[in-house]
Amino acid sequence: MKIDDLKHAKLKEWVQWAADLMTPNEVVICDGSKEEYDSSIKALVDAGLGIPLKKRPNSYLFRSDPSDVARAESRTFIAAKNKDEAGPTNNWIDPVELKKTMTDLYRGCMKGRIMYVIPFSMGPVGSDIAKIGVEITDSAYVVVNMHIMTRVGKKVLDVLGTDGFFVPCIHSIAKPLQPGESDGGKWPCEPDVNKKYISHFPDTYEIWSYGSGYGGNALLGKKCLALRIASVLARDEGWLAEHMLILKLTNPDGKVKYMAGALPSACGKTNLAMLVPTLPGWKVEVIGDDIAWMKFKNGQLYAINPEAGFFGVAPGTSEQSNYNAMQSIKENCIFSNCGLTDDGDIWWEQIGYPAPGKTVIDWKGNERPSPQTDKVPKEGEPIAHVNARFTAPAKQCPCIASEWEDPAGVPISAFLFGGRRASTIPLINQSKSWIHGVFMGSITGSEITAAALDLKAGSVRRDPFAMVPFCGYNMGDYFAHWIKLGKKAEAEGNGDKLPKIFFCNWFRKDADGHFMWPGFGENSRVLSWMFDRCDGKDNAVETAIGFLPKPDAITAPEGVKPEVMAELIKVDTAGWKEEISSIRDEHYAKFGDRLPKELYDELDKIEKALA
Ligand code: O2Y
Ligand code: MN
Repeated sequence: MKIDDLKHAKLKEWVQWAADLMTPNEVVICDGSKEEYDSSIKALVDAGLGIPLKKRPNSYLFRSDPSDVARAESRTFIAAKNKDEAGPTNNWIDPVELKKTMTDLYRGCMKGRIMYVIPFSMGPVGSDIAKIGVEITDSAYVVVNMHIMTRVGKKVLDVLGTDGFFVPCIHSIAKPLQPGESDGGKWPCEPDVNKKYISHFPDTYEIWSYGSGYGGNALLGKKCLALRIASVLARDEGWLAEHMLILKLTNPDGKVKYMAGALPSACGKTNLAMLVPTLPGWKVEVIGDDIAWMKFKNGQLYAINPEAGFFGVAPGTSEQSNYNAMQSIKENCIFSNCGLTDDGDIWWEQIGYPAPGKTVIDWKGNERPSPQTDKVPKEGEPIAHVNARFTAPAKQCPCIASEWEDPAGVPISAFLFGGRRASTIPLINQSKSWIHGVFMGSITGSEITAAALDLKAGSVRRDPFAMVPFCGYNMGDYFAHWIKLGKKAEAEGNGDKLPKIFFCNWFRKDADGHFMWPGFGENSRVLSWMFDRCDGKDNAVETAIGFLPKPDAITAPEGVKPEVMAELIKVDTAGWKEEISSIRDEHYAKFGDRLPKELYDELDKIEKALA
């Protein structure tokens, strides 16, 4: 297919403009076929960038440049029309100035390379909740990852028709090639972090990315479209685009409920989405592990997973921590920045076994003696980068729910927020109302373990709704959007159909610094309590901070003493009083007059109830 064959006039004009600006050798409109995937992989292997893995059929390892290993938060911009619209949690640059800077950078940036045009659907093709994006990129690594993470190709162009809406996404690795030059097996990108740009234009729903080829900076369907731009679309159109897993929970009677959960990074979100319950008779299946798009239909909130794959953190993933993820990555996967063993397999810290063989090649390509343990080394560099990733087709997950691609979505009964908190926050707490639940989402955060930048160890890094890096507009307005949707549902007589809202904390520690709750599969005990709450079961007590489990409502896992269980579900009045001050003075104050009054009212209510 050629540019001239594109039937959508605006798309055709935009692709031609990009080709004229970036002057690639060739333009390829991606069709999403297996042949296209295979030939792109072959080109990457031939270029010395992809390494076939002997132990995993049709799977490849990539090593990125050390400057290009994670989301570049300091170079991520929300170029709203003014700074206030971007809000205090986002980097802002004037959109006119940013477009000028980036247009100059884009000029000739694809010389000597192929410009790929990837039409993709976030969500099942044709779903009324899905959206279409088109990514222009000069990276074949992006093409193959987008094949796994989204639905790509002609079927998307068919739905787009001649005038459908799409989000234009431009991406360049910023490494033009001179005649006869090749990448020479070296990951191409702009190595100077200060020259990378991950830019979002919320007023025109556009994404422009330059200089990075890794993860969320380059696979623009994920964080850029499905969260930052989608959050703006959701605000404008009255729906929710959230950084949430979606799970299906079935009780021993075969009754099903769907829950969506937002946890900041390093809280085990993917593990929770694919949990293997320890509670007999209960079943957890996954719909999505990272992002949920939700729309009200007849007063009920329905969710889809806009993605088609998992882009999971590799280190720490093992058969013990996430059995289902390990089964999902046996074949047809892309691995980035993992170790490579003698026998041609990937390896990472906490994979569950020491690296086999005498040597292993680390993520930088250096041969190292095989570690005799899979523990994170106390000193020196790990074998796999801490943000090493696997890209795996979601359909390969043994616990994928059969309805995960239902275009209508699944009805959501509960929202779960949570963070990593050593004290104060109970194991599980149910909000008293929708607005109280929005309050819970707004105070989400994790304690930081080491002193970092402006925060002292032990203080809480707030990450409201786990959306701080991903909200495409002022977060004060984002809270207001949540409140508005709840009020609308209530005004329409659908208040009882709103999802119940919960807050969890798997990470309480005792005076000796030991975790009080075992987590992982044992979290099914908490999920079952939430399930029963959604069913109206009288298994909670009302307290100043919310509904907490009645003393025996959650049976203790083996090894958790009754007094520990009691501690996990009680109100820590002194701790909460400090929490209230910290929320008011350090957290909410940042949002100035954009913070909805309703949230201060919730804070006052809890403070009064604790007095
Ligand atoms: O490092 C990256 O670019 C990816 S970040 C990511 C990937 C998958 C799921 N979640 C995240 C995240 O940062 O929340
Ligand atoms: Mn995420």
